[in-house]
Amino acid sequence: PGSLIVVSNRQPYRHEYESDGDGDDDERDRSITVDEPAGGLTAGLDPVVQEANGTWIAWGDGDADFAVADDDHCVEVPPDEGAYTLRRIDLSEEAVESYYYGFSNRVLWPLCHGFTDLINHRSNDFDWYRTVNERFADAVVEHAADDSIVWLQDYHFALAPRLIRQSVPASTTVAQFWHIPWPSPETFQQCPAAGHVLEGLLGNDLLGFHVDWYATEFLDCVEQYLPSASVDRREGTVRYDGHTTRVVATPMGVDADKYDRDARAVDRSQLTDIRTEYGIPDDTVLGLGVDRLDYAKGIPERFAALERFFERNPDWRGEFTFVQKSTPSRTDIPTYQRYGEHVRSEADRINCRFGTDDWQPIVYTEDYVEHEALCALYRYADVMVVSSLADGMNLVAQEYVAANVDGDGTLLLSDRAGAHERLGPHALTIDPTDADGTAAQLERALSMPIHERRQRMQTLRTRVFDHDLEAWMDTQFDWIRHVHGEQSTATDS
Ligand code: GDG
Repeated sequence: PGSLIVVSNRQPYRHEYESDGDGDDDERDRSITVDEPAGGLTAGLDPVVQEANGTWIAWGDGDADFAVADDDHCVEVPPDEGAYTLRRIDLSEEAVESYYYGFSNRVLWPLCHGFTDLINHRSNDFDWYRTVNERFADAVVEHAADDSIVWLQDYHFALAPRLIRQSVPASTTVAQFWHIPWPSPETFQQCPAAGHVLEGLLGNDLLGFHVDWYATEFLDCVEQYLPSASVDRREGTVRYDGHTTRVVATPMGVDADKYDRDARAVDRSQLTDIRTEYGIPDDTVLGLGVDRLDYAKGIPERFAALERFFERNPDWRGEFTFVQKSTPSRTDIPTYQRYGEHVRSEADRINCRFGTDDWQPIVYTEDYVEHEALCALYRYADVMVVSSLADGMNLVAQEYVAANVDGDGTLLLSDRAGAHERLGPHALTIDPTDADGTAAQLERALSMPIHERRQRMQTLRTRVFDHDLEAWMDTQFDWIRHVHGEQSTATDS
């Protein structure tokens, strides 16, 4: 296959240009800093796009005025190597408010995670979502040629695939990975413009989800809301409007070697520094939660379970500390502001109830934790709790396992996270809404014999290493080549 074009909302490199302040704003007076790729997917995809000398199209945020290198809004990245073209789509504030904070995160995000009462559909949001999808699609079409592979990421681009498919050569492959869950038909009923969303996605030649269950629900929705589509469940294909989309489940992994290596490079003194910084007594057993501050992650439910745990186990007071690292996210949306306030006040309340002068049950922080410190927490946390109410996959659970190099940690994992499909039987399963049950699993983790902990962690590690980010990427490209081959055959005949 030919050139590779990746489309994502977030850009892989962010340039910051600072003027020296003398007012003439001369190019030579500016200092340029470039943020390195952040996040598992960006870090994993970047070398692939580099190797392919491809194109990456993304929203160029904030400093778009400065960050544009030429009229096409294109820069060559990485900065000193120029391996591929990063094309930035400059969006107005109004566009961002409606496309990103609006239809993407006030409608599709709560809908797909089953929080239908949090759907807040404002007039104009969908129109802007369509406009932005059109702009991205136009940009893709400019770069696409015979045999190109277009790979779109996530729910910000539900409409673009159909627009792209209509305007690129038949030999171009259009693929998308949907990183969040897909809802049941009953829930999907609440999607404004439901038909457009489904039709848009069926412009893809390949559509990937993390687990079978989301793929099945997607097919259920297609059957129910697009009666003229023909669904072949055995093949996992949908034929609609003269075009075939293959729907697959390809669960994403993490860069396990990197977490393993970076965790081995830290030592206990880094943990001691963290304990000192946050006032965690030296000898307490550590629990850990790491999440974006998002209502789908079930943080108050986790706290409720901790409260039950300390009620039921007074002996553990002063002996067990739970570190909750929350990363503020989408704070322009009132639901997220309220959620943050609720989470913080619950942590305070529980700390007031059980805390003493020298011990707090929950150490709550929204500080950004550097990768190295995160690896130290993952390595030395005795118990990791992932209590999502809904979660496409959850990379944190896998990162913990990869970084738990001493092999004696325990993972409590919600059965509602995609990651449970892979790790479920060997982690301790929790129903995040059942505070008593989760408290009981925490008790079990804290009293589990060392050989059982090691055995479970060993199996978890095998699973995480066998299905790492590289394996996921290979599977994606195998599927892309497969549908590309099918398309070529169809075009030839
Ligand atoms: C979406 C889906 C799916 C967080 N705080 C810090 C930090 N992080 C990093 C973690 C992890 C990432 O953020 C979070 O990834 P998750 O997968 O857990 O969650 P979402 O952000 O909701 O991701 C999810 C994913 O897409 C991929 O498809 O798994 O279901 O919702 O990598 O390490 N990293 C550092 N400091 C922090 O303070 N260094």
